[in-house]
Amino acid sequence: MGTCITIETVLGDITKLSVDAIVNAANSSLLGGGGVDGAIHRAAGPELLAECRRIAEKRRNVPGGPCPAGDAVISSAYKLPCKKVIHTVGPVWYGGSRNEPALLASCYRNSLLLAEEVGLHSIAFPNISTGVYGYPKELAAKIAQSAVKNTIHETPGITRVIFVCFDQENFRLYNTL
Ligand code: AR6
Repeated sequence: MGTCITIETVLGDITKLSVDAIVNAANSSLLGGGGVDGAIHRAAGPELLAECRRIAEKRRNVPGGPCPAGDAVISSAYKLPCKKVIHTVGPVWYGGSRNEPALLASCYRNSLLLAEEVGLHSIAFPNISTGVYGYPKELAAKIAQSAVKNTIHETPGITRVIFVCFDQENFRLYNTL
């Protein structure tokens, strides 16, 4: 029996989605920032930052941490309509020679594995690294799609994946690649 999975692309604000988990494009401090990270913290309320501080404190000895690029951690969602927030850290784009593609793929893969581990079924991703971190959108979209396709065989509990695009360019790319 095969597992049925739907992969969707939507244009909009990830903080509005009532899915099991939304993914945050965080930074390695886990203490908030701008972009989607700022929007998620604003919508969740201050308890999210308090929990992220506790997570960061526990992980203070992780090399490149508290959350190095490519890793993912999970928190509650507080005032958000989703159940959980998975915080992952995308790579900063330095031109492609600093392992950026593998690190970006790891963000998608590790977020899916974490969602599976805690029994979640639906997960929404923003376009990780394509804002402040400067990853070229087309390259990032291809990696996001292939990383999800290559991981879902290992996550039978995940039945719905949503790529949430905030800008028209990413929305067009996800619909044409
Ligand atoms: N819903 C969905 N997508 C959004 C939203 C939203 N509400 N707001 C922005 N985006 P960015 P990064 C899109 O810069 O490049 C933060 O300061 C945005 O249009 O949020 O991974 C962190 O703390 C873009 O396509 O994340 C880090 O320091 C995508 O989300 C740093 O930025 C990612 O853009 C991470 O940079």
